[in-house]
Amino acid sequence: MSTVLWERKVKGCTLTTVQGDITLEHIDAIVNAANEHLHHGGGVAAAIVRAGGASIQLDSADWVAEHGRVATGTAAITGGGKLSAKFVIHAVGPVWGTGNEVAKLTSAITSALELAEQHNLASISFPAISTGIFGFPKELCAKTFFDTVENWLDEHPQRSLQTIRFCNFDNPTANVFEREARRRFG
Ligand code: AR6
Repeated sequence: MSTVLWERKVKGCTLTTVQGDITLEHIDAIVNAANEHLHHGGGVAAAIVRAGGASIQLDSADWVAEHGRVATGTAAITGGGKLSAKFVIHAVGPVWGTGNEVAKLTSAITSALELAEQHNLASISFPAISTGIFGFPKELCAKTFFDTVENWLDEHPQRSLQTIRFCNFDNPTANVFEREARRRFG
């Protein structure tokens, strides 16, 4: 069960904040909050592999074997295994305390949006990258997400993406995204 907390069309794209399990999203791609090695050991990453099956971890290992690690601030794409989502986009956010965290998170979000666009996807769902095990403050994360998405929409008036969702399992995180969305867009 997921609950829509807020929804609005912004710059021609439907933005939605959701409380729910991202692995259950009916969407073209979900974003994973990954590490550089795509070792999906904890947090939302482990939940995605549990729900989507071992092929997601195997595809991830193949990706790293072929291309090397996924640098912080970039993203990689694999299939969605048994998930309803066709793809998983593995975005690597910063560990809080390593410096330039906002720039690194901005870059990770932008990389995920670009990969979705390259695959001609219409919809994508993001968790609050870096706000769990990586320790990024939730309010600053929500602000960075909406800043980045607004700028990206401005820069891409012609685009395949029609829907961008912000889906978080825990109420505190989902509520922070809802509050930030209402503050900006009403
Ligand atoms: N659906 C939606 N949101 C979720 C779910 C879920 N099923 N599970 C967790 N969240 P985290 P990070 C939210 O720790 O901080 C892993 O080990 C959660 O409440 O998953 O970027 C990776 O392999 C939190 O707000 O990601 C990396 O090593 C948000 O997702 C490392 O953790 C992100 O929390 C990445 O850490």
